Amino acid sequence: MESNIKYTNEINLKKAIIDKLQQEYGRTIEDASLELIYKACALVVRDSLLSNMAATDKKDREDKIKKLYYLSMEFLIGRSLVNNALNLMQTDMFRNVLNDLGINIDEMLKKEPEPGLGNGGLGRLAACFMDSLTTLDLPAVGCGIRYEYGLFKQGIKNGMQTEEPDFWLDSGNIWEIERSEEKIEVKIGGTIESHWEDGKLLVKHVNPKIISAIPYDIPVSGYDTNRVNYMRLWKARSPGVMDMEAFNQGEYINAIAEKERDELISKVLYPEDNNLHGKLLRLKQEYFLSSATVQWIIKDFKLNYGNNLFDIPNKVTIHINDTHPTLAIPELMRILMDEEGFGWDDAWGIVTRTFAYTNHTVMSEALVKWPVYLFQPLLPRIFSIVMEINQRLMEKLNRAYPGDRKKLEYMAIIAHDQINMANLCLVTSFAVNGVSALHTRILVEDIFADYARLDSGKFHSITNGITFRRWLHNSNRALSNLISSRIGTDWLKDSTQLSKLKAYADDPEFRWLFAEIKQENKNKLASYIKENHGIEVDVHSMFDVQAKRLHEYKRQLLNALHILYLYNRLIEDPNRPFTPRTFIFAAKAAPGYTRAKNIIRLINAIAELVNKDPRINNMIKVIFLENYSVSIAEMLIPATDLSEQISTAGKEASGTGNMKFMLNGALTIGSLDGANVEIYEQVGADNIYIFGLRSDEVESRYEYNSDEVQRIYTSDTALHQVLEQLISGPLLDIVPDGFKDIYQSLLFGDYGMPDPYMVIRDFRAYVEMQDKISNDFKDTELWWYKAILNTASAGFFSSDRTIKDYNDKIWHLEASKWS
Ligand code: 26Q
Repeated sequence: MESNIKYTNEINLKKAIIDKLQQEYGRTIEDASLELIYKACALVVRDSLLSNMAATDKKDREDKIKKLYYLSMEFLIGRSLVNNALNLMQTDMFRNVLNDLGINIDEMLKKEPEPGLGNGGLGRLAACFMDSLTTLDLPAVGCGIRYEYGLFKQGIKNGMQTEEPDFWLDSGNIWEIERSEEKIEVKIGGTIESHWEDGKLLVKHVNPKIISAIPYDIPVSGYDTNRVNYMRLWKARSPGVMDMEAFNQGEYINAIAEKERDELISKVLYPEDNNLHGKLLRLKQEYFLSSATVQWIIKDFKLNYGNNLFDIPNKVTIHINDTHPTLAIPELMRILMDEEGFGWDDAWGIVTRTFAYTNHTVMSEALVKWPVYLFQPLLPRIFSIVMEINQRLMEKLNRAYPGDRKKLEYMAIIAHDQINMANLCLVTSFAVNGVSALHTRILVEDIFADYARLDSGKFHSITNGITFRRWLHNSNRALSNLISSRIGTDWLKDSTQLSKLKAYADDPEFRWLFAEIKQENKNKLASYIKENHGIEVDVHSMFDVQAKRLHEYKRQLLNALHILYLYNRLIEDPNRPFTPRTFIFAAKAAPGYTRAKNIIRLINAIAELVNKDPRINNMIKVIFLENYSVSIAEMLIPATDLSEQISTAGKEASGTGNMKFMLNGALTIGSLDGANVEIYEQVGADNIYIFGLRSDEVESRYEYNSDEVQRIYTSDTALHQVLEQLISGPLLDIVPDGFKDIYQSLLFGDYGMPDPYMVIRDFRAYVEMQDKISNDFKDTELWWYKAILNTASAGFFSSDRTIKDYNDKIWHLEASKWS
């Protein structure tokens, strides 16, 4: 089959855009606003996407090959126009045409609303995976929720974070296709009634509340392929006010209010990552996604592959992105037993060969457990299935570890009236994986060790990756072009080719060009900072960037304390040689995470202190960029000299920002944590700055206790000074109450364990490494040599490689495209 729309030349494309403007919006190009021009361009691109999508779907149905369903509560996709235009047209045709029409492309592109349907790493990973799956011609659907409000918009007022709702759908979403005719009914609440008939337990769900799930499909294009996969995002709609009895009692208003409450399910993304317990609405969201998706999968299976449901594991893999969509597992049990008439053992046989699970965190507060008192009334049938799974598990474990109560409780799915979602995944998935080598080791040797001993074969390590199309080719086109001018364009599809660039690290001309591009990117960022924050930065200073969610374990605090330390040194001795630095932070804190918000306040207070002090003579500038998002990352990362990846060792499962910075030629200062370990292995010890405790040392706390904290605090006078400045001195002119909470946590801890994230412990090592970096930055030839080696060594971190790993180890999908 041929795609019916192809823009083979610029004249064609230009005409298509002009026609769209007239036919859809009744405007000529001269009279159209940038927003309309954006919409017309997007519609033109959409036309060819959709015809490719139809052809892909037809081909997949005919071929009856295996399909992946990637279930995720988050897809942090960012803007789509540039990405889709690139994928469909290959060349810069799109840019040329718009230039020709006299359109300010960068301004026009900003008119695209940005879907912020994720918190951070986990959601962005899902988006990179969709890009790579499609580029590799693998049949896959990303299933999620169509939140009306994405992650909140962050502002900074008086140095403090403010939150505003992000109503991103305000002016419509060109990329989505509503398919109301394919709606699914999700049932919650009610009671269950069961009786035995012919040796089978028949279960009836009585008086459930019905919520419709309406699918919205968003096409996903790939690089250099005609395949178009899609994401299916569900919206909750109450089927209508149907409770006539309530009506008769004059409960009209309440009935409408209840309808509104049901539709809340797809209203808003929860802004907590790595922590949140016992929120009923979140549980409803998780079941809503799981139930709608699995019901649809079964329907679609019957349509395409026939009625033999025993064949499901051969044709379908359902991947669970962290435990959030775990309820898909008991939901499939429910459908097979209650709706399709399977007995337990047959249903179990199918289910346990269908699901795979990725863990993204070892933080205990993020391992979600649901209290039975919330769970059971909301999902009575699902609860009874989970009980049964647990019962059978406990019988088995009791035989294996008789009397070992502690172990049995730890491994149980239900214990202490809580449902442990991770254990449910471990028991029922045929594959489990961590997201970096170190993280997987910690899972297998520590937090999931008991399960790993039972069945080590199902544990895999699959290191995360990022799509080079978005994170280099589209966001740093100048660098992409420079690379292609030397090694060709194959690296865009075969990331291992990037290593050919290593040879150019020795080439002075290449180094010069590489440095020029970085400078240009820094200039652009500096203009953005000037325009949006009114601060002038030295474009020749080192741009030292930490951009990621705000979390104590990520240790933005360590970075902040280092700035204070440098400030003190400069005040003491203004004539001492100093490498000028611009410290840039970008980070959202969960709205309920007080300490994280205090850290933002501290960073802004330090910025105010340092930026305005004439004695510092512009040697240091501190910038807190508001509202970190995919589009800010796309501008910030290409402009970075030094990437801060300084989490407490053992806590960051992988990190993916670290890879984006490396790819764009930044050097890393990092702890041996998550994927930093593998970055270190790829780039070599000379080209990365590693400091601090290793994860095994953190784990054993390395004789680290209150006495040791006190010893460091008293013996390291510079650190002592910095710590005291949290509660006295010039910062209190800015924030009169100071930062007692932070001070307290560092020196005394929250539960008697001081310095829980080893900020004090690692401070000296960090400062010394930073000094070395300041020195190295002055040797520009050497710096650019190292920077080039970072880009050249990043090939391993392509999400194409990650997806190939998943496919080889877990999914076993066949590549297929339609022409
Ligand atoms: C859980 C329950 C209730 C509400 C929210 C949540 C929730 C939401 C988001 C829990 C966790 C998250 C997000 C976690 C996350 O982003 N983890 C990151 O995943 C990346 C991709 O694997 C890793 O690179 C990061 O190391 C990891 O922190």
